[in-house]
Amino acid sequence: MTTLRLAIQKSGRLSEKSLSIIKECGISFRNSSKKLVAKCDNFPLEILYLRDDDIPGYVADGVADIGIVGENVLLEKEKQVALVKKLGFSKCRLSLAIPRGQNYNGVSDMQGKYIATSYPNILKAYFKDNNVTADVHEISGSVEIAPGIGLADAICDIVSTGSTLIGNGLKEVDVVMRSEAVLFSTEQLIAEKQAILDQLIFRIESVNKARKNKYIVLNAPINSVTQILDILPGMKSPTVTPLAEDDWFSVSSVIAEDDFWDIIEQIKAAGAEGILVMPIEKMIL
Ligand code: PRT
Ligand code: ZN
Repeated sequence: MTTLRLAIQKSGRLSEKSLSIIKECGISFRNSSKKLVAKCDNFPLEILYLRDDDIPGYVADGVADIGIVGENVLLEKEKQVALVKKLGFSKCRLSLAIPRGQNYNGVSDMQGKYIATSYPNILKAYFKDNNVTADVHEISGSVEIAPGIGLADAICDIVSTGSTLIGNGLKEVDVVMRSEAVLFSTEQLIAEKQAILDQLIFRIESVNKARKNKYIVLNAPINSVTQILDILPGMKSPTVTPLAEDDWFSVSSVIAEDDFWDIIEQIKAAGAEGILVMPIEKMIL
């Protein structure tokens, strides 16, 4: 039987969330990242645990069919692969940073400067786009200490909260790229594997949609129902059922997390009572 091979980070910032996506899709496997490969029990998927830097290359070579890494790593490795889907976690940015006391007037300030980074390809492309010629040097770890020890004028590194930069006397001055975890695949998957991937994407999308929505149930007197129905969206339209008590109804619907408090306040003002809000596990539309 055909099996799709997914490569994820063995241990690091992406590992836990990558695994939980698979679990939330209802796919079960023995969670042992000590092994190199894990076979899933109820879905034709095999999980390969690797260093994130190696994943784009393995997917490009067809050792794995699909992979999950940060967009920053995918871009840096410059491999021939196809982006399938942004996954919305591990959001960060790749930024230029300089010593706190220095001024910055724009990327042209980097002209002729010595810059340390673990992302030389992305940075060189950025400078090229901006007509800047700088001395880009690759270093693999602790990039943020380079200016302090006189090893570089500036750095280009991943920033999330910004506290690492502050702790090293640096300030973020330019965002080179924004990044998040992405699912990507070999350029040409055989039809059987593409079908498994499509199934996986469908499940991931159902889980993501569910996460962005809430199920809401409330009680309302007859004279409030019309007004409440105008406020509530619902997948098709809200469900209205009569309660045992005369002239009272139960209304249920699905609302988006983003509009949540707005809608709650409006329906309360319209006369809704006993409002229950529940998480949704999956949403199949
Ligand atoms: O061992 P392996 O090679 O597999 O892992 P790794 O050490 O190369 O990667 P890992 O686990 O550190 O990060 C994996 C991915 O997570 C990165 O490629 C990014 O896409 C994403 N990510 C999200 C981050 C961060 N946030 C992050 N904060 N990657 C690194 N950092 C580091 C950054 O390098 C800097 O040292 O955290 C520091 C900055 O954080 P703040 O919060 O102080 O700004
Ligand atoms: Zn790495």
